[in-house]
Amino acid sequence: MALAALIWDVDGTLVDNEERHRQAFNDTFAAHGLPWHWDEACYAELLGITGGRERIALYARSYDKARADGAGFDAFVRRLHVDKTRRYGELLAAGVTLRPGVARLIAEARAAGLSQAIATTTSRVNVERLLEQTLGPAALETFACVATGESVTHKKPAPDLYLAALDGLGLPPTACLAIEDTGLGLQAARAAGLATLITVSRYSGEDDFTGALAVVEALGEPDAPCRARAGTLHGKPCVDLDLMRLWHDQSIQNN
Ligand code: XBP
Repeated sequence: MALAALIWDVDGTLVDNEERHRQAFNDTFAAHGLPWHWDEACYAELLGITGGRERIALYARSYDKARADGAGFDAFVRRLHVDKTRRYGELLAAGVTLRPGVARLIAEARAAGLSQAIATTTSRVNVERLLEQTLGPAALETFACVATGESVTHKKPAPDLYLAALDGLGLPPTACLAIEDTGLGLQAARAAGLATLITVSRYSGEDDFTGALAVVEALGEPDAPCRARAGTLHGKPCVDLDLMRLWHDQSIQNN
């Protein structure tokens, strides 16, 4: 079956933006008078939990048990996360740039008539703001399906988000490729039966990418070649649709 769709992760894949998320979390904690501050090392560890609300709850249960055991804690975490999402939106509005090659590959796929979808743990409003900010007001129309953290019970590394994207596309996993940046995202996509390209991001360099089609440092551009950490670019300077089709065909032959 020919490649018919690309399914994109968002955070770390479309944009390398976990530092914005981390700043939004820390600004929220400070605004609520909480003695919590997530430095880079702490955040790298907390990224082992997908979902901002779950991340806050886990951190509190681990490091501020008295507060976590208090009455109304779950509602408090929900309020914190709503505030964090608002602050994250303000940081996006201040300026955000897609990673190299992302806009080009999205446009190539669209011009070639492929379907595209999104499978992300983050909130829908974050996706809408990000796409509008980077690809323009009509950007959301590029994606036949946008599966977000609110629409599933189990977040990554569970396959739910990718299964929802496949359902929205009306395609089998053998007709699609996923693009991710983390080991947890790779696990989620593979569990849904998807061959997956990894573009490493700021916090995912040490992740386990076993089973990925290839691991590249970025999609790259024709005049800004990318580097493969695993797999082969077949002599190409950057990841383009032809290379995605080649990897897809090889994954079908290998299975
Ligand atoms: C990355 C995540 C998200 C973000 C924070 O999502 O795990 O939780 O870190 O965003 P993905 P929220 O890689 O699947 O795009 O606070 O909205 O969860």
